[in-house]
Amino acid sequence: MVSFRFPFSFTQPTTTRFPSGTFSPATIACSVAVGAGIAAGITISQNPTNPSLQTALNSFISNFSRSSPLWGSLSLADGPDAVVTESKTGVSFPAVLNDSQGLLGIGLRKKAVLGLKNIDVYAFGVYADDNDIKRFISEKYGTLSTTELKNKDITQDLMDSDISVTVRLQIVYGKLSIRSVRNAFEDSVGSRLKKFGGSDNKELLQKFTSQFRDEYKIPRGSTIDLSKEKGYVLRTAIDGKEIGSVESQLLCRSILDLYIGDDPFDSKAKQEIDNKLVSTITK
Ligand code: DAO
Ligand code: DAO
Repeated sequence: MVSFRFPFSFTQPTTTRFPSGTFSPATIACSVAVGAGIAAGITISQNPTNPSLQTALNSFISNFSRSSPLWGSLSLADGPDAVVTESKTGVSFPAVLNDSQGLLGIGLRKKAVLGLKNIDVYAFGVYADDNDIKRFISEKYGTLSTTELKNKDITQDLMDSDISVTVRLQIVYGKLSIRSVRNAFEDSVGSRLKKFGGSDNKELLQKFTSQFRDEYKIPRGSTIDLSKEKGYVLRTAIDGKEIGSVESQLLCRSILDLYIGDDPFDSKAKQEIDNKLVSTITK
């Protein structure tokens, strides 16, 4: 990985938070790259006259695409322990999950209670394997220019594909009961099952929610992984312990739609994921 150093200092924006002990020169270099990156965008991907500059640029792009300004915070230097922190809640997500799935974006699930205030329920991160994405896109589109690819709805393609995707939820709200999870789920996922499946699909919903036993506890700090695996299997794990799996393309599609569909929980996160997908396949 090429690292960029800048011969000037700057003031750390007060809204950016870093996990303790992660503030390093590499982090600073990365922050500067974010600013430069906005201006440069991902359009600087063609420079046939200078291949080494091309490589450096690509590295540069991939460096800051991981730390886009929409993200709450930057990771520490690249490496297996790199994390990205959601700025409002301070929750951190590993940059890489299960050795191969890269973080595409993070966001926040809020919920209005009694039509009054919004509570932050959980922070989420969406992960997929770069190589899977590249392979799938090249099979589907062959070679397209960056501009052409930008006009495709890659996120939509990802939702429909059989590519493994993991959505990690990290619970922020301290008083979550299994009952309220079930209710919220029936609303959010239920409406998608209806939209994509054309009927209530009560049985499917039931099959999924019956995995949530009343005795489970999901206090603040719990991690829930919703993993779509090959063959449209949706596997659920709480704090790393599997609680069940359901095979259903409709259910997988409906769950992903909450985060990267047309009416997502966090539209900034969805935007970030769209951008990250384009940069993944064009680098
Ligand atoms: O305590 O009445 C309350 C508010 C509960 C809000 C529950 C939102 C649940 C969202 C789903 C969480 C999935 C892990
Ligand atoms: O946020 O509305 C929502 C739905 C999120 C999907 C929740 C899946 C929760 C699985 C938790 C099991 C807890 C026992």
